[in-house]
Amino acid sequence: MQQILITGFEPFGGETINPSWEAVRILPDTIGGYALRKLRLPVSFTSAIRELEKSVRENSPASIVCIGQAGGRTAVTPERIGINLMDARIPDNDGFSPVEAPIDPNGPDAYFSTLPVTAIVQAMRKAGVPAQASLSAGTYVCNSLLYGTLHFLAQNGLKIPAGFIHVPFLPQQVLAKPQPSLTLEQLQTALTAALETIAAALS
Ligand code: PCA
Repeated sequence: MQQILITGFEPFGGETINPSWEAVRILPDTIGGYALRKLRLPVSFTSAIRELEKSVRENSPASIVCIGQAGGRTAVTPERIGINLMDARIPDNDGFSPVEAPIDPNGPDAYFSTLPVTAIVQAMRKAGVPAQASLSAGTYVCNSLLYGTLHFLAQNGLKIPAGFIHVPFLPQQVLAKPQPSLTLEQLQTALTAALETIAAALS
């Protein structure tokens, strides 16, 4: 059975959980005729993309979907663009804190997600979860992973649909700092709808 690679991140920024991995780890093993290969990535500008590239080389997935936490957002937000910029507000989990630096000085300014973003947003809404396309994945590790993935695929001539989806905090993360959140069940529903849409577009 062909695979879809789906990644989440470890916690960062003083949090003890990351909703992206909490949601990824409870997904079923298969969706829409594809086996889900789940990978938990470090919040590291250098290691996250290396681990993703290794998995892609070893497993040749049919599609790549990366998930990350975007604290403060009110909806599940598929990203449209990865930009060639690192600008860290807080150090990554390796203590690396780039300021206004390119990811690859020789790379293009940006790449567009090659996932069907509009269809994914519509499917998430139909499943009852607030969703919206996003025009910026930020300038931290998530944007670097999105840009790095699309750059890696372009440089290797791999036509694998790939992209990124940001998810809000979980309720237990905002008890002492009231902010928007969605439940784990909502995240699971949204990601399932996204993966069904991606699987349908592949076949
Ligand atoms: N969110 C961060 C990095 C890891 C994560 O889950 C980001 O949005 O860059």
